[in-house]
Amino acid sequence: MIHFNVIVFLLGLLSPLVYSHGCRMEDDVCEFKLVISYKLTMLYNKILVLPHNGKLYKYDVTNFTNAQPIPTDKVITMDGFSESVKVITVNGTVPGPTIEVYKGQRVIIEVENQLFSEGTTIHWHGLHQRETSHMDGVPWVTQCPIQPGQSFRYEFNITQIGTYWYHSHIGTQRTMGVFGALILHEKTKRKMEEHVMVISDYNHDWDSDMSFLKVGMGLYMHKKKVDITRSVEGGLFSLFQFNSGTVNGRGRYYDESGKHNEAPLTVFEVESGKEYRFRVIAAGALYPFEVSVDGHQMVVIASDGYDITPTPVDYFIINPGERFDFTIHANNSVGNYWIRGQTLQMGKNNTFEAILRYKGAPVEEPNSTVSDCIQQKNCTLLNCPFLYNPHKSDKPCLTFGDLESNYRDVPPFRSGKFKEHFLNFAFPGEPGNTPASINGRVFVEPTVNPLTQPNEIDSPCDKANCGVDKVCRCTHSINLKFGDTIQVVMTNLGKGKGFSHPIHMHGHSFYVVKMGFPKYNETTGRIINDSTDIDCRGDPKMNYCNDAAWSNSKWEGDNIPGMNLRNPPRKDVVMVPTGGYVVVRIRADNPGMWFVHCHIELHSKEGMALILNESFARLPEMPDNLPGCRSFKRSVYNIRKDTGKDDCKDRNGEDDKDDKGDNHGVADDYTVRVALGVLIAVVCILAILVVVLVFLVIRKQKN
Ligand SMILES: [Cu+2]
Repeated sequence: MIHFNVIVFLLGLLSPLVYSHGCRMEDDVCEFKLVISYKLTMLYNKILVLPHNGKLYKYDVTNFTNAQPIPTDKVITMDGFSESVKVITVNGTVPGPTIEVYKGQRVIIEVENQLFSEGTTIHWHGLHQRETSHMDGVPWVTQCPIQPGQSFRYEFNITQIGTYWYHSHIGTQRTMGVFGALILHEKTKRKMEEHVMVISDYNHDWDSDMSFLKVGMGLYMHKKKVDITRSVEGGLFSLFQFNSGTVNGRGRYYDESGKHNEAPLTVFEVESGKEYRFRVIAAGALYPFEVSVDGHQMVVIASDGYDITPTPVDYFIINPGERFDFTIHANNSVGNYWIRGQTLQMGKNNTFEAILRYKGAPVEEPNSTVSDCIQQKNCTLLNCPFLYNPHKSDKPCLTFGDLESNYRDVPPFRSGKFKEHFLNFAFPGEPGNTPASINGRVFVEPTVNPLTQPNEIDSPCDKANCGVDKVCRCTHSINLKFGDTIQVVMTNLGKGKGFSHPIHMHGHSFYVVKMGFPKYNETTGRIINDSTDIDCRGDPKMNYCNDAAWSNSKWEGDNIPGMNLRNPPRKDVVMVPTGGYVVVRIRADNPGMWFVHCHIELHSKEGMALILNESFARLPEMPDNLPGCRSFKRSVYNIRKDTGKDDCKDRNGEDDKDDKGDNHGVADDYTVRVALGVLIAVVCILAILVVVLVFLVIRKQKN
């Protein structure tokens, strides 16, 4: 039975900030429509609104006591900045509607691109897309972009449960607002009520393209060069300027004096005595957030859609792309409490705030305080990109690799069916040329869809330009053989280290079997030495780390000290700490083209990405009318004279010119070449005759 969500969608059109986009448990197929379009912040029916005391008012209101506030849910506020700023929305909102569906359902989502000047694609982050690699939504990896004015129908089965999300995978559209929650439920009664928190960093001065240009080309503010910020261990952040953090599209801007603009915040309502599940999704461009709830103990129960052994924490750190699910008991006194997030930058107070409000509490801002960890107790921090944070705890941070799960099916070492890859996520190179890369290969997007047009990829990584001590630009891919156990050692070492990278793998949820950290000064938390477990090899003076290996040659297969092969946690984004590494395992049982990349948008865009070409011969059947794409770079200008019928690429990506006799452009070229050949032959014969004639004349004269 098909349940088309017409009513929900029409409601969505009438009221642009209706968030939930649901599907009934009994439906077999669920259809949705997502419209991608530009919008401006802080406007209500074309009237500019301004924030005051957590509410919105018409721009010219001066007497707030008697004025009627504007309904907040009808306005895209972001951080309440007082001038309208361009955002890209899904169905008119940031974030887009939360899509909630059930395991076992088939989902059909039509995406319509109403942008003026950009193509788009939507990626369903964390979904394995088994049998449907072509629905993964990565431009020039699994599909050609959806052009302005065009639509694309995504269609796939829901085979997982948990907290996922969707976002644009093209350019910088994600951080312009094209993201939303995708919650996959079991078809059973929920254990507790739930809240979804989609968090993001935000800059109201520049759009994401401009931010990235400034990071890349030089950032000056108030005629001063801006310096890069650092986290406690000395890890670098970015020049990406943080104005505000938002939760479900709402935050507030703090000016330089530390005063905020009173913009409305997201409120999560709870009832005293009940337990709640919070699903936190990090959609931002770059900054990790250290998340806490005043007056309440969080218990982390899942990450990236996979359960972990429930772990009580005071803070957890969430990086772009990651999800953490936690529960809290509403067991404090009825009131308002801050939900806080703080970036890890030292010397900066870059935060987000949301409100936890008990039913019956006054509608006012919390005055709760964050727990002073060192004074009151040693806090438990989870998922730091380092081991020690002396400002929060005397204890080392709980790493993701310290967590356990109930998954007992880690792909094992099997002789002849085991492949290990070392991938270094870093910025190697010489001064002035240190682009983001993996093993020194800067990812170049193909001009075609590799799934359907594999023979047309014209930017492969060649042996001459790429290598141990080189940096090259090409369409980097790794072939995986069906059925193999794949162990990937994600490193962040050598000359190009410095930033920690949240690495995301499409098509799989890997098992995190080991994490390796550098050596720290336990008092200051600063890095002393990189991990010595890995040998970067290559020229030590270059130190690119493009061809790493274990330092100890006896470490191979399952024989690596400290690996958890019994009950490791699963995930699809993992933070690879600067100076360290993460070992993950997958089973190559999902044929497709799967993108692997840093989830910091700028790093990925710059080239920290590659394609896992998994079991190409076993790719699933694909619709034969998937749109194709290609570039116009050929040296020969062919004029097509055929009728244009059947001009799409076929399943194997074979080019039209192989259909002999059917392509008149190629035939014309052939005729010209034959004529040229005949002309050259005639000239040669004439030349020989002249030489012979001259020879005979000379000989006759001598006689
Ligand atoms: Cu990165």
